Amino acid sequence: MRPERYNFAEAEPRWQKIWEEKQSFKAGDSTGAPKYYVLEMFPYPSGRLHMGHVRNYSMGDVIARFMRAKGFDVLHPMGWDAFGLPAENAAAQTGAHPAQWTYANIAAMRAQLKTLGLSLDWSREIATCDPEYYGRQQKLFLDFLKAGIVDRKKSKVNWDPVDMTVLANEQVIDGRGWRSGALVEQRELTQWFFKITDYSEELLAALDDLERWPDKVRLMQRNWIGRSEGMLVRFTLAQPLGDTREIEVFTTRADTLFGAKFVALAADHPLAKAAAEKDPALAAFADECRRGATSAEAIETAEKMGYDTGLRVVHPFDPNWTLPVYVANFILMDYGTGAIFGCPAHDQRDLDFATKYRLGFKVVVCPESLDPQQLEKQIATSGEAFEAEGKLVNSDFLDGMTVPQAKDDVANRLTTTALFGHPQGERKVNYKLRDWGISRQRYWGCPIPIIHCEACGPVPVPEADLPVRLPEDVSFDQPGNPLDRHSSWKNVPCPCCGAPARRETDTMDTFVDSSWYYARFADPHNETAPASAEALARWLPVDQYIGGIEHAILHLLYSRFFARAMRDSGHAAVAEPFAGLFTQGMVVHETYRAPDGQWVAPYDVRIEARDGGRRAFLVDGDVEIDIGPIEKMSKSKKNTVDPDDIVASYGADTARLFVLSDSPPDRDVIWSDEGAQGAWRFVQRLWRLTGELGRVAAPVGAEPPPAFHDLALAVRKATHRSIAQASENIERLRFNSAIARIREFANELTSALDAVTETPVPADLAFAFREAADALIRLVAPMTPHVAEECWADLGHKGLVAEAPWPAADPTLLAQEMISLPVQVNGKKRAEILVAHDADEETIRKEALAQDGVQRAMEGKPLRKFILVPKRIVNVVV
Ligand code: ANZ
Ligand code: ZN
Repeated sequence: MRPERYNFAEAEPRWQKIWEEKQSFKAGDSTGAPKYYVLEMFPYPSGRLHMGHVRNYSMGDVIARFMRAKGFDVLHPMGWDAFGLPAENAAAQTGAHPAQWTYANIAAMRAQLKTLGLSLDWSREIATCDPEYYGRQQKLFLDFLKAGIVDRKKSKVNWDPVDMTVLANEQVIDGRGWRSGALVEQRELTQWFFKITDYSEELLAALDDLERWPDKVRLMQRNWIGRSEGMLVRFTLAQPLGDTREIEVFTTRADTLFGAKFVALAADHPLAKAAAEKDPALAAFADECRRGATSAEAIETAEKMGYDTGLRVVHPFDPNWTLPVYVANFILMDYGTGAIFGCPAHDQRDLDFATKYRLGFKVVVCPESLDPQQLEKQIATSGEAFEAEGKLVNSDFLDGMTVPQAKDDVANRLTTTALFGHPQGERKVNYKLRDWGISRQRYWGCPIPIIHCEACGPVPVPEADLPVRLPEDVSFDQPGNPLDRHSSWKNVPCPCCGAPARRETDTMDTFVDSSWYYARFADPHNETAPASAEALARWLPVDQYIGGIEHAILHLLYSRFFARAMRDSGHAAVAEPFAGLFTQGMVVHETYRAPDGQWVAPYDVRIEARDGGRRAFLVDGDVEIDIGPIEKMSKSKKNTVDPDDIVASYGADTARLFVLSDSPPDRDVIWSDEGAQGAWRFVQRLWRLTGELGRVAAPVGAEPPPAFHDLALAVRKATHRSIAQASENIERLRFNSAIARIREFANELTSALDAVTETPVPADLAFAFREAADALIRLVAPMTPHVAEECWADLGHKGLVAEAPWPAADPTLLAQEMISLPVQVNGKKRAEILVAHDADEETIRKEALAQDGVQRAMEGKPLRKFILVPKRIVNVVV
C-alpha cells in the first residue's frame, strides 16, 4: 500500500545507496556527450559542515543534475583543501598528529556530505595533503622552475613571532598577525616566488572576456593588479653623492611637474641608505620607518613623517630651480622606483607632508570655473588637495593645456632630452601586483622539492625521487618548524655532487594547493603527471564555479595564474580555469540573548506569537530572551544550525530546498525554523500530489490522443510554461525563481484535480496529467532528488529520475502562453524577458528587475518609474 506520508528518514539513505551502486554520477572520460564541469570551492576539513557548505553544494548539485538531464557528461567532483595551520595548532594542543586530525575530520565531513544526496563523482575525491596530490604539485613546481616561472630572492616579509611564520600582507591586520594577534615584525628572508607579475598584463586584459563572472569580482581583480600608466622622471642631484648623480621617480602626474616642491625617498632606497651612512640621525629615522606599518592601508592612515637629507635635485625643466630631498615614511620601496616627486597642491599625501614641513604648494591645475588664486585659498583653508582635472596654470609651456595634453607634452619633451647617456624620462606602466612568495615555515604543507648544496646551490629534487614526503615522526611541543629540527629528513646528499646537503624545509603556501585542484579533478589518479593533456583538454575549463566572495581576489587570481603557468610549462592549453563564476550569499540567522547577556542557541529558543508580536523564550520555562539582529552564522554568537540536526529532523531534501528557495542565490538567506517547516511541507505535498495525479494519469508511455480540450489543454499549457520558465531560471542560476515556478505549478495541478468532474477521466486529460506529473517530478528533482526518485517510482517509472532526460517545452503550446518582452533602462534595451501572456504587472516587474543586464544598467540607483506597455515593452527609469 502507498504510505500516506513520505518517510524521508527511510527513503533518503535508500536512494543514496542506489545512486552509488548504479554509479549514476560518474563522469565519463570518453563518452560522446559534450562535457560540462561544475565545481564548488572545496572545503577546508575543519571537522564539521556548516549551512554555508550546504547552500554552496546544493547550488552546484542543481546545476550538475540539470546538465546531466540535459544530456551533458557532467564532472561534479569533491575534495579537501587539507593542508594548513589549524591542523598544526590542534596538534600542539592535543598531541594528535596533523594527519590524524585532518583525516578524521575528512571522514566526518564526507559522511555528512553523503547524507545530503549530492550527485558527486566520489571516485575522483582528492585531499591536498595526500602525497599523490602534493607529489604532483612538486612536479609542477619543478616544471615551473624549468620554464622560468619560479624565482628565489631575498625579500622583506611580515614575520609573526608567535606563529613563527611569514604572513601575507592580507594576513596582517592593523599591524598584527591575523591568527595570533601578535605585533608583526619585518624580516629579510630568502624565499621562493612564483613570478605572477610576468602575467600582470595578461591577467588584467583577459578579465574583459570573462563575461560570466560577476562585475564586482572582475573589478576587485583589476584593482588588485593595479595598473598605472605614468612616467619615470630622472632628477639630477645638485651635488652627486658618491657615484649617484640622479634620482629616478615614478609618477602618474607628470603634468604637475611645475608644482613640485620636494622629492622623497623610501627608507630602504639605496640613496637613502647611502646618505644614512654619513648621518646617524637619518639612520635612526629610517629604522623607525621600517618598524612602522607595512600594509598599504596602514601607511595611508599613519602620520606622514620625513627627514631632510640635505641633498638637493634640479628641476628637469629649469636648471636654476632646486628641490629638497626627504626620506619619508609613506613611500614604499617596492612600488615604482621607491622615490617620488611631491606636488602638494594636487596630492593629499604630499599636501599633508608639505604642510607639516612648511614646504608650501603651488597650484598648477585649475578648473575653468575658478581662478588659481581662489583655488589656492581654498586649498590653504580646507587642507584638501585638488586632485581632479582642469587646465594647466603657472606651468610655463604647459599653460592652457588639459591634464592629458600636458602629460603627453611632458612625456614628449623628457623622452627626447638626454641626461647622462639616457633620456631624462620614459613612459612607464606599473602594477601593484607583487610576485607571489610561497615559502612558509610550516610543517603541514607541501614540501618545496629542493636540496641546498654548499657547492651546487639549490638543486631540484630529481623527478624519480618525488614525492618528497613529509616525515611522520614530528612533534609540536616547541614553536617553529618541526622540519627544521628533523635531522634525518633534512640532511641528505646533494643529488648533483653527492656531498652532504640539506633539504629545503619551507613548505608551500596553501594557496598553491587550491590553485590547481580544479585541474587535478580531470585526472585525479594520475601517478606521474598533475593530469594528462587529454584529460585536461576534455574537462577544462570549469564551466561553472561557485563559491564565496571572500575568495574573489587571491584564490581566483592565483588559479588564473596557475592555468597560464601550466600552459607555459607544457601542461594544459587553457588559460582561464573558470569560464563562469558565481558567488553565493551567506546563510544568516537571528541572534538570541538571555537576560544575563549570554548568547542562546536557536535550539534552546521557543518562538511564540504573543500580544501581536514575535517573542522568544527559553525552550523550557517562561524566561523571555531578546531577539537580536540577523547575522552570519557564527559559533561566537551561537546563531548556527547544524546541518546534521536539520537533516535528522527534516531530511536532506528539505534542507536543500530551503537554502535554495528563500532568496536569490547571490543574496543572504535567513534560516528560520518556520521556513524549514514550510520546505518540509512542500516535500510532503509533492508526495501527496504525485499520488493524486497517479490515480488519474494515463500509464507511462501512453500515446497522445488526437486532440485536447478545455481542462486538458489548460493543464498542458501550465506544464509547458513551467518547463520553460523553470529551465530558464535554473540555467540563469536563479534557483529561487525556479522553485517559485514549480510551487505555482503544483498549485495549478491541485486546482486542475479539483476541477475534474468525469470518472474515469477522459483520455486527453489523463494524458495531460501524466505529462504534468512526470514534468513536475523531473523539474523538482535537481533540488529535492530523494523525494523525486520516490515519486518517480510511484508514477510507474522503471529507471531513475536522476538518469531521466530533462523535459522539453513544446513551443506550440508555449506560443499561445508566453510572450517575450524587451526591457529598457532609460530608453536603452538591456534585456528580454519571457512571461505568461496574462502575467500581472507585479510579476513582470520582478522578472524585469531581476535581469543582470537591467541591474547593471541601473548601477544601484533607485527606481524612479516602472512603465509597462502591456504585451509590448517594459520601461525602467532611474
Ligand atoms: C607626482 C604626483 C603629483 C603624483 C600629483 C600624484 C599626484 P598609483 O596610481 O598608485 O600608481 N608614488 C609613486 N611611487 C610611490 C611609492 N613607491 N610610494 C608611495 N607613493 C608613490 O599612483 C602613482 C603616484 O603615487 C605617483 O604619482 C607618485 O606620486 C606616487 F599631483 O607623482 B605622483
Ligand atoms: Zn652539490
